[in-house]
Amino acid sequence: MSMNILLIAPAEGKWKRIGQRKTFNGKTFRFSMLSLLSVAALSPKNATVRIVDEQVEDIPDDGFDLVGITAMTAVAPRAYELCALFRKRGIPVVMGGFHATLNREEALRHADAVVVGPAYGAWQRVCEDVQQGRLQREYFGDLDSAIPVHLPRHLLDRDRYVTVSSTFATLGCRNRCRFCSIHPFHDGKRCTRPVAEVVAEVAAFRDRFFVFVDDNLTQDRDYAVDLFRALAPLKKRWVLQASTEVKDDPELLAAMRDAGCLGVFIGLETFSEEALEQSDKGFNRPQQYRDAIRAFHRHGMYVEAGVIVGFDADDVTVFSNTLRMLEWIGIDAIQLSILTPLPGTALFDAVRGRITDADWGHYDYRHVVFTPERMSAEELQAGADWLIRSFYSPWRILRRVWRWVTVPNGWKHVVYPVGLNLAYFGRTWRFGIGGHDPARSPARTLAAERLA
Ligand code: B12
Ligand code: SF4
Repeated sequence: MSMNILLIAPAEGKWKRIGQRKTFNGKTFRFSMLSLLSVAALSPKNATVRIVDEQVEDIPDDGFDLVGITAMTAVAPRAYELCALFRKRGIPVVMGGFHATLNREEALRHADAVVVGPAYGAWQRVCEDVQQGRLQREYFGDLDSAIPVHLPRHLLDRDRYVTVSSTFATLGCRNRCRFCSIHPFHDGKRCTRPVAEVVAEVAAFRDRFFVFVDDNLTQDRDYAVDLFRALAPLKKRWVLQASTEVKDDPELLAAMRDAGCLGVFIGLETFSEEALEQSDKGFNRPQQYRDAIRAFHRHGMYVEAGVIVGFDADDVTVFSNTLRMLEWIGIDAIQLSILTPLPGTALFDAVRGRITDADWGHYDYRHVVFTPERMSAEELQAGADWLIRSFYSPWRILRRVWRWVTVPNGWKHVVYPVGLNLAYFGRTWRFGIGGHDPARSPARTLAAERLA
């Protein structure tokens, strides 16, 4: 018997259908639907699968035998609304992804079943059980099960994404930064896909540009060098997340450059050694940031940094200090976050007594949800807003563009960092760091049960 499966990536408020706009449509930041593409690839061969990204289109009506919903914490409230909607129609709903995995009991109060961890080895059983009318409550995936090589990317409207060609070579990370969900999600495990498999997948991409979503691809250094060397003949262009340690490895840097790496995202997080120590991220060395960025620049790669404010070590001076240091190290773009205790992380347990906002919808790195130690919540929110608007002020963007076009060979690489700055500029000036979203419903108290 064939099945009709609907897979949903929820969105709400200002993000709903944002992808349909002609301008300011958030396209630059929409580059991975790997969660649902992977689930689609694991579905039975004779099933009809539809993927609906609420940033792009509305939820369709009935006619489905099974609904699967993915959710990061920030969209959990919307995911739960959708669970209620489909369950009322008698359609079984299964949740998966980071929030459901790390908040299993809560998710099970809204969905019929939860897939814990990766979908590999689990979603196939879900589909079989739905067909047999014996759906269980929990399914456990694992990284040792086969990972599909080719994903059904035709299920996405490619015009609505900066690229539908994203992939990963590794999953998981051996570090344990206290604010990060990766370690708890994978239970400390890490897997690397065979180099030949990744190369075959990349070779089949229609686009020249693609994105590696790995959290720490270069953590297995020799594997990374082998992979990059094998990718070089494909002459693709790509970006990835890396760490500052790469700067001391000329062989690895050269392999990245020769394989077409245009830029890297690095979790610098902060210039405060105290904050890094508090976060178990002491392996980041602020005094080496400038050299690291120079090393990437020398190899023709731009650097976007993940920056976080709101650590217990931070007071109100953090905003101007961070801006000054970011300029000094010569960073090309930043993604600014307010420190957020995501449920399931060590940070959540450490600050739970100070949590003031129980709406998971605000756990989007743009809102202050717990009382900081050395400043007020209002000072943190306003300071983060000031920092992001200052970094992406037209004047500072122009200065950065000038820097790229004047360094040797810089003009060759100017397109991507300029595009990224303009995308952040649009988002920042429309929304600031947190932004006012009149379309969102009033704060819901979903986290209250967890905090009780
Ligand atoms: C790409 C990415 C994004 C992209 C694109 C996401 C998209 N939908 O297009 C963008 C930039 C938009 C983004 C935004 C955010 N992200 Co993000 N993102 C990622 C990243 C790097 C890769 C995701 C990915 O493609 N993974 C590969 C796929 C194959 O793995 P997967 O998603 O885990 O899916 C597997 C399983 O989880 C499971 N599964 C997932 N969904 C479902 C559903 C069903 C039904 C089933 C059965 C199984 C299942 O099966 C899949 C295959 O095994 C992850 C880190 C990571 N490595 O996953 C962070 C990550 C998911 N993001 C995170 C966060 C916090 C955010 C932001 C809040 C803030 C920020 N600064 O980025 C915003 C929130 C946006 C929002 N409002 O929802 C956190 C989530 C933590 C949490 N508990 O929610 C992560 C884990 C990063 C981290 N280190 O903490 N993100
Ligand atoms: S923040 Fe980066 S280095 Fe730290 S645990 Fe998460 S993925 Fe690993």
